[in-house]
Amino acid sequence: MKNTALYLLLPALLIASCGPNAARNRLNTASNNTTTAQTSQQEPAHYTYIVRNTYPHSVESYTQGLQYIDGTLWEGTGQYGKSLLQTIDLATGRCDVKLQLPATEFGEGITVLGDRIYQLTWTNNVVHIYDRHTLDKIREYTYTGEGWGLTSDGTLLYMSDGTETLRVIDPATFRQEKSIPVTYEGQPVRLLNELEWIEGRIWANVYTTDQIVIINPESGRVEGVVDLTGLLPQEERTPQTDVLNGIAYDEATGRIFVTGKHWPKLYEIEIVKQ
Ligand SMILES: [Ca+2]
Repeated sequence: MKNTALYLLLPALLIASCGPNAARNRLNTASNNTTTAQTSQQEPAHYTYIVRNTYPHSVESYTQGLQYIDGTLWEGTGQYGKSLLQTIDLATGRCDVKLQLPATEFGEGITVLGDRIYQLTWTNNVVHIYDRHTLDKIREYTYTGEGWGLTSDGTLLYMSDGTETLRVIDPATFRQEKSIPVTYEGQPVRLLNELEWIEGRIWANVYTTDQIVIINPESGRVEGVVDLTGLLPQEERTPQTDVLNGIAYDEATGRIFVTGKHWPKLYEIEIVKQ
């Protein structure tokens, strides 16, 4: 449903850099002399994954936002007439729908911060803010451009909009405080999608790929790339199955959850450096 003009740029960039030969070459180079080793430390790390747990996920959910906080897994979904804010029972995958957006709106990223829940919309230029406990609508703000992903470091909001630039947002006013241009080895990384703040870094799904980039929020530099190719097995896929999207972090236990749009499974993963 999103524009397709730029889709192929990043996959090509990352795939070209992610192959085992590329990784091996960097490792060899790094061990050969000090100067190169210092340079290599600034190159992105590459990760594969181990599945720690597998949970059911509703194939009805076009996942746009995912967050685990205080023992509750929240999900925001998209598509016109089907855009929801809901909680998910991890064990059963059962969804408890809390709110539905108007049929004219396409839901996008969500984040829970303090007593508030924020829910972006794709091209409606509006963010909805709800009371976390009563789910009453507190207010809304408008913004320019598209809304894609949303996360928080506990103080500020970080928003993606489909470009290579993340917006840093004041949660009280939804005013943009600054922007973070995101680069992978100096090249812009476009189509940043669902976001998650994990231990001082921003993890971002890259739309249409099986890759998550780990971004330094100060520099915008991609410090790591997690390749989740093969996470959802072929036999679990149907014509309805859509892209990897959705990262949630359980700060209390360090668990990392990922899923995708219309995926039947949600995974707890551990990343492994290649
Ligand atoms: Ca998230």
